[in-house]
Amino acid sequence: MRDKKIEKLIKEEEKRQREGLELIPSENYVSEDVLKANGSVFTNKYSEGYPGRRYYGGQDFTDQVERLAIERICKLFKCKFANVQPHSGAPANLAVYAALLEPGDIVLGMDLSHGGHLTHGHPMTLPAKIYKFVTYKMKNPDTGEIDYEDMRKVALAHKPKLIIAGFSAYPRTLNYKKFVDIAHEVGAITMADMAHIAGPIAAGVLRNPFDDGFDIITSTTHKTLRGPRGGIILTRESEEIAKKIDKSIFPGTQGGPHMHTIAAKAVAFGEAMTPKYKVYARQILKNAKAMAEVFKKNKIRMIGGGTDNHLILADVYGSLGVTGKEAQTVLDEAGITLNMNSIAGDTRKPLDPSGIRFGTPAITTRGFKEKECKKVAELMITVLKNKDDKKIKEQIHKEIKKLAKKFPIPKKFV
Ligand code: DSN
Repeated sequence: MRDKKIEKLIKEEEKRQREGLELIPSENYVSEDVLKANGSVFTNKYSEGYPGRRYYGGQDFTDQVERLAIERICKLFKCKFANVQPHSGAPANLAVYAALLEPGDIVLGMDLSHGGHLTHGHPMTLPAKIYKFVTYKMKNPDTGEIDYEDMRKVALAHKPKLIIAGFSAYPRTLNYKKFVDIAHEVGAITMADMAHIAGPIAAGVLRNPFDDGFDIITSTTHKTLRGPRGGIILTRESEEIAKKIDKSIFPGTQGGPHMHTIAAKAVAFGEAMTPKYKVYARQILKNAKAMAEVFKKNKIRMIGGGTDNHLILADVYGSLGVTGKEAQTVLDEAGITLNMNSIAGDTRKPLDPSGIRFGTPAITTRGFKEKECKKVAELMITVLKNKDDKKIKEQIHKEIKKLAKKFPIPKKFV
């Protein structure tokens, strides 16, 4: 590269990723092919519109790329329509709201403090200023069970136009059928924001909300799905909804699609169709369960009592007297990256909450199995229990570097 300053920073980031362990559950490593497509000449192209109906010339190859991405993702999720243009998850969700709702309409989503996502109605977001969000919660944070009876009551009282299933910090499975039944009772459309678990769903190892009749799925493509940073909106079968969503993405909320990213999405979707990807997705869940077992053995409270998916939310403040921020900092010093997270009923502030959130998509890509994951969980707990002991942290950092070296980040997945 001619820009030496940026080149140096890229190299340093590469080293950080290579030598440390990535446990942020929404992060992953993409293949060399995905990187190549993402860094391709498609970045030079404007393609407003959709395949076959664009506003600019020169679309012979962009059209083929976008059609391939659509065809592959529809096959993976068993749906009729896909929009692969959303720049990421938040714009995907905003576009669905704008497509289906009028200002002031009511949306029912999971409470942020119980695992929901900012874009499902946090007061500081644009959608919350336009639409009215009401929420459902867990019945019991120690089992993670959703309070479906209360959800139904809230739905009957507020008559939402849209009901959202989905989360960014919830470790259990959702009963999609119950969402659909409640939605039918009040005449709502159903949307599943599957950003975190899109990979295991695509691989058939977690339940597909479309199988229970959900109307729409939104997702990012860079988490468990192991693609470039981006978003998608899938529609099970309603052409009317799909058309509204297309209009809502362009020209409603976005301009020219990022064709280089769409090319990289198509590559990732192709990789997700392989038998090897199914094995990977299954292993993500096995690895998360293995880590949860170690936390349980050490009597560290986990929201939901464990995990059915790729992530764990641990109450480190309640169990060890270490705040989420302290835990994030000391684990970072030991070469383990994760994030602090609020937990249901948290008495602490979001910038120094009681919990940590971590998961296994990235270390599973490196080839970690249950044995290594248990080891990492044990090392994490040792660091947390000895957070002020510099020597122990240094020792563990060495062990983490050794583990990382033994499991290099792969360049090819198929
Ligand atoms: N930032 C993503 C996550 O970490 O869950 C969701 O937006």
